[in-house]
Amino acid sequence: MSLLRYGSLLLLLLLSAQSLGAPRSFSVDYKKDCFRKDGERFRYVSGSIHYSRIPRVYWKDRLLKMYMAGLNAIQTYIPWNYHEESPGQYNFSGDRDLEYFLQLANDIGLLVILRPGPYICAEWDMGGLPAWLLKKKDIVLRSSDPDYIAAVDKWMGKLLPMIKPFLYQNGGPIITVQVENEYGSYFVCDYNYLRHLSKLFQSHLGNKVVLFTTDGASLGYLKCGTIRGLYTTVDFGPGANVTAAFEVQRYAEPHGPLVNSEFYTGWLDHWGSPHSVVSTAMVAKSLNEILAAGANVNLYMFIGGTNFGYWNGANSPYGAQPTSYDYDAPLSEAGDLTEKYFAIQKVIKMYRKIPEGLMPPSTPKYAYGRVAMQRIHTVVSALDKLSYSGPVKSTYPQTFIELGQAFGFVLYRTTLPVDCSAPTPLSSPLNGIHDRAYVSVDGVAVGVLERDIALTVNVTGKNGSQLDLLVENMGRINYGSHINDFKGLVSNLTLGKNILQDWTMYSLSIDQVLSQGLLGQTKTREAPQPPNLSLPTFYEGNFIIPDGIPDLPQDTYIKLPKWRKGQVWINGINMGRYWPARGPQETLFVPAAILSTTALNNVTVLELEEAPRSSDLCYVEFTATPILNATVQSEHKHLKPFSKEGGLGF
Ligand code: 6GJ
Repeated sequence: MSLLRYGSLLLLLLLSAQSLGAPRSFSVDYKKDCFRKDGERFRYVSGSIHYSRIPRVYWKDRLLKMYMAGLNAIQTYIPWNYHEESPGQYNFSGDRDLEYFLQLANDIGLLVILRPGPYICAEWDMGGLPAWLLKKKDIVLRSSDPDYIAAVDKWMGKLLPMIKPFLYQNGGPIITVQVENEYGSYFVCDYNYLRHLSKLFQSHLGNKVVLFTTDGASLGYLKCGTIRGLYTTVDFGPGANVTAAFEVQRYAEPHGPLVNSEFYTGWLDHWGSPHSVVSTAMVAKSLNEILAAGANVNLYMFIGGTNFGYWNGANSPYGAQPTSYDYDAPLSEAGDLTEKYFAIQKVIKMYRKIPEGLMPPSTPKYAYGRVAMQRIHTVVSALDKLSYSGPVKSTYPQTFIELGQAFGFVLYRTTLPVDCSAPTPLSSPLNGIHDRAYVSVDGVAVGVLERDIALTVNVTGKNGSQLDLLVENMGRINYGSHINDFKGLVSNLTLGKNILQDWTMYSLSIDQVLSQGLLGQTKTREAPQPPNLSLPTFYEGNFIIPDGIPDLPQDTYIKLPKWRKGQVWINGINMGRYWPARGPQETLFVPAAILSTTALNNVTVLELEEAPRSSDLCYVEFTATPILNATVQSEHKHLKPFSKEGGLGF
């Protein structure tokens, strides 16, 4: 038989075997230095999308846009704290419906690179670890600490059996699964922990799945980030020396596919630092080099999305990330097609066929205009409604976790132990304000204390005057050795030379109260406040979007001109933090899905510092364009732009 006939017969047999349901397979080929999918050589071109940062109704739109860019895979994290907010209380519904997200990817024809942690970093609160782990004060996170391991085993015992049916070999889209996340960057360097996770993942997923690790592209990171049995991959951004970066991977994996698991298309932001942007030309050039090397690549982020609610993380020295996770990614926070998207598509087209067919358009944005806001309650005047559980008393202040609260705000109250006729320093000598405290004496605002930045404020008053501190959790550190980030007053305060004692603490269930529309309005008048500062106060406004207008509601952005800092809810949904007094973000993305044409739309704002005082300026505004790069206000010294090694991080 001629070679040609033999070859075509072999191909026919292979195809028929496949069509007869030969077992699907995905593996590493160490001889040919590639992945193999169903026995065929395979290279993935992937993009990161975090379902936890995009409303469920938009998942398909974003995934289709990623598919139309020429990607054949997506990469996503599973934030543990998003699905288990309290021990044993699991939530996989609505915007947290992971199985639906995986099925959507599969239906669209996108494979999945899954990153279930348990730690994920990701500019997400505590890197995805649930805050309730900190109930054990001295827990060593990301280690063989028995209490940490017990919680991980229980969580993975819930999660991984859900994942197994979605593995590629079981008919699903998941081709590889990452264990932990850049463990080589973490100080503990506990190989037994990585070995435990490796066995745990295999015990639930079987031993056919490709398990891998990801670390920065330097030998220093690989030292603690890799173990035998987990395929080593690296991450690096545009401008890096691609050959040198993959030589680092080759040090750990002399054979097998080259993989960049995080090719940074943009970068993260922090409140008080200029908005990060990364050159499209640089991204396109480096991507071309990576693809030309035959490597597998995941573009981090392909769409960043939004840190709704309180979900943002922070970096150390303390700097919280803002509500927008736009990341200067190819798809904007609102899913819009950008110039970077088409530049990347153009590079991919040199290596892969780009799908033909309809490209989902950028969604229209509607400027609903101004909504007048009325003052309805100070936090203190609503205390009885906001503090379901009532006050807790103790000699010294307790942390959020000790009070059973993970996110948001706690009111700490005591009395002045002495007369302070002259301005007297109220201080946190151990930098224990985590993270901001809005201070008042006898119902008059006196100032703001802030972690790492403002540790003292002068107060005056009488012996017995009421001292209130509303303490705000601005997001837990998600990277480095300080991720066990306790919140609240985490160390004692002093007044002059006295340590303040006899505290009364109120956990505030603000989100629960607002989602049930129970805040109401107070009639009490507050004491006159100093210029430029007020008590933390709720404001409310309503607006109508008439039904019967084609295409409404549409996505929009909410802007709070002349407001300073706070939290905003729309129709009871927590849209995130605003901080125009510091920047760089000045608008928050508002997806159309939360707006109504059949009922009044409600906007509730908790302004922490000072709202516009004149009624003609006391409004919020819905606009059609985002502002993520406003000039950073000089009130605050800038954090150095965050990076791994002191540069701009890539
Ligand atoms: C990754 O390392 C991380 O795996 N990364 C960044 N690094 C910041 C912290 C290390 C210097 S910037 C954005 C990404 C995500 O945080 C990712 O989760």
